[in-house]
Amino acid sequence: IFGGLKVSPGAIPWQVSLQVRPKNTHLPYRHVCGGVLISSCWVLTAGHCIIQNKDMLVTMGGLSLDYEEPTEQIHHVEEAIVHEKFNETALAVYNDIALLRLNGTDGVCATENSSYGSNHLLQANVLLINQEKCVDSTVYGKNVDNSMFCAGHLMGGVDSCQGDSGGPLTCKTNNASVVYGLVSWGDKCGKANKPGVYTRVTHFLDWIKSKTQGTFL
Ligand code: 4AZ
Repeated sequence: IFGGLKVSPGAIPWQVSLQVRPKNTHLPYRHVCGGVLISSCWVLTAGHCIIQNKDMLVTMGGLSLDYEEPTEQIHHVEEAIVHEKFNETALAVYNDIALLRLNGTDGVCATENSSYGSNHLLQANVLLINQEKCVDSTVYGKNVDNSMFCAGHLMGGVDSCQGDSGGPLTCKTNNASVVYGLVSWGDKCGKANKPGVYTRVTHFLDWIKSKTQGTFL
């Protein structure tokens, strides 16, 4: 996060850290991406966060990557489903979405918890940017399509950044936070006229429903 603020304990319990290590090693897991818990056993993240042939786990309920907190939950990933049309080019990332199915029994994986302590997890307030502005040649031009949207501040200074990929952009509606975007890509971080580009989650609702049907409690 560029120009953000520390998250208060328990304020964003759906935030996950996606962590990987080389397969069948005892090397430590390291954070590669964010993600968002959308039901007990399903996490939504960016497609480019899925690295093949790595052991993968998700942690949630903590605020720091430096130490394990008592409120933290760690879950193994049973399956990673990357969008069939995921495509990363030098200029943009298309269909940048993936679902992680957590390990559990009878549809119970992650359980609600509240976090305490303090540290490190950051949040930033960003503004949705008009799609016409986002596709303007002074911003991202044709590299942005309607499965993406821009958010941030055109003046620069407040933005998502590397390590945030796959994490949620939420909008508050009647006190509920609704996942609207997943951190996907951008031209560096916090630059004027280069806002963050987010996967437009509403564009993928049918895909999410088709992949999670019957198991989305
Ligand atoms: C990245 O490298 C990245 N400012 C993520 C988000 C943004 C830029 C880069 C958006 O993962």
